[in-house]
Amino acid sequence: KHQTPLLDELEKGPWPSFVTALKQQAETKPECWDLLGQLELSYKDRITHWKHGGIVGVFGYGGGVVGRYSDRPDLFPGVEHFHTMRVNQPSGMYYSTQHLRAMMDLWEKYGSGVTNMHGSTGDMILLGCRTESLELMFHDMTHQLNQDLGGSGSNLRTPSCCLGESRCEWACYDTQEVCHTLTQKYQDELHRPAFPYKFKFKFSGCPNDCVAAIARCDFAVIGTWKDDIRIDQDAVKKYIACDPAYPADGGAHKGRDWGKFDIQKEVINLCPTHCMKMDGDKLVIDNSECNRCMHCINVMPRALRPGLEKGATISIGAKAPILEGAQFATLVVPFVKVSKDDDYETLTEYIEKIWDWWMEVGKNRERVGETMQRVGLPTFLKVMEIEPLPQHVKEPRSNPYIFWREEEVPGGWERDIVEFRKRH
Ligand code: SRM
Ligand code: SF4
Repeated sequence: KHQTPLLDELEKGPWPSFVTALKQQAETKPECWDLLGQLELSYKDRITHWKHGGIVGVFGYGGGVVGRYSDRPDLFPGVEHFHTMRVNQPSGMYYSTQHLRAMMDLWEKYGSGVTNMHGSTGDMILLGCRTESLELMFHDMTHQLNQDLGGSGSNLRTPSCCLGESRCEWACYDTQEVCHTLTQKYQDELHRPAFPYKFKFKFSGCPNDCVAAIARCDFAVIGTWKDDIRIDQDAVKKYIACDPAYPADGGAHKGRDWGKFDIQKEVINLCPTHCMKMDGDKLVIDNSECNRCMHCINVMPRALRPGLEKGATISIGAKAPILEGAQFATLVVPFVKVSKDDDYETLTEYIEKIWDWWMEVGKNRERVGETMQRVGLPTFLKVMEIEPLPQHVKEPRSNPYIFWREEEVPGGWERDIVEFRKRH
């Protein structure tokens, strides 16, 4: 046991405390005392006592384990090695309790028993394993539980998805199926680091983007639709009449006082493209202006639904702040069909085109979004063999920057914009 007066302060608040949890765990896993002792020393010294780096892993894999060694093993022998194992979560993170128990039994046997469920890429994070136990844990979890390691280092990171069609009516494609299929397909890229830096996929079933793909991954596949939002006008009337069976927001915000539901205030005025209005008691949407923000659908889920021609948008290059600063993904492909029938070839063609190019021109530790930024969007679009589109323009309604010659425009300067909209 170590004296931990600074950490003990963290047990005093009204919230569950990781310090209390680690003390409990230390009853059966004494290395947790050394974990607490080392953290206490770090608080005192105001510097981490984990050594930087240290490559460690399992045979045949170049990722999935993050090396952690104490720089004071003399004081804290229990955390001399304290490696992290990243365990690839099943798509949508569904487990049976039996499976979870079996995983935890293995982790108690070979590791510290400490977990982080789930890590923000989505893996099950197992914290605290000695080097000599890594191979044993890996063997048992793969052979007995059919569970693999995820990614770390300059490879494809563990792909993640929202629970999609398994529970959510908004899903425009089967996120779990895509995530699972591509995880299997790209085993080599996942386990053997060959890229300039990390590369992440995330799959969201609709523009609500519950896995925050747009902000957190290099290749974001976000469900969308091409045709019109489906409207049930009777249901619209019931929302307006505040029928208790039709709670705004789908009742998601229980206890929120909506007062009298005001469709003008809560929905129409908040539409970012101003494409909705009431025509008498009918809700009318100019779908050619809709940018699929999902707000109206989220607020009136029984009246509005995504259209029927469903697929996904591909946006590329989001990342956190290291090197060139944090950035959102850039929309590159406005609409693709996502279909198991062609083995998701529409997606994999784009993915492999990016990898081939990025492995050639990307600098060491340069995320693909930074490579795109360095070469510029026009060059990147050429690499992807994609024609520039209005959707590539940041503010196409107020600041278009693609200039076309008259002969490149169907119908020349005489074309009728209304006709154009009808056709598209
Ligand atoms: Fe991360 C580096 C932990 C998700 C952006 N991240 C690290 C290192 C390796 C830094 C280090 O050596 O201490 C951490 C390893 C800790 C360890 O001992 O295991 C680390 N990152 C984590 C985890 C464990 C935090 C968590 O508790 O959830 C997450 C992985 C869990 C999992 O596999 O499920 C984790 N990291 C993320 C995410 C979120 C995501 O994937 O959705 C991001 C932002 C998205 C992105 O990729 O940009 C993220 N981690 C980074 C960065 C900045 C990369 C950049 O290009 O800006 C670094 C720094 C680096 O790579 O050098 C980094
Ligand atoms: Fe449902 Fe869309 Fe969220 Fe996926 S991203 S869970 S489809 S709301």
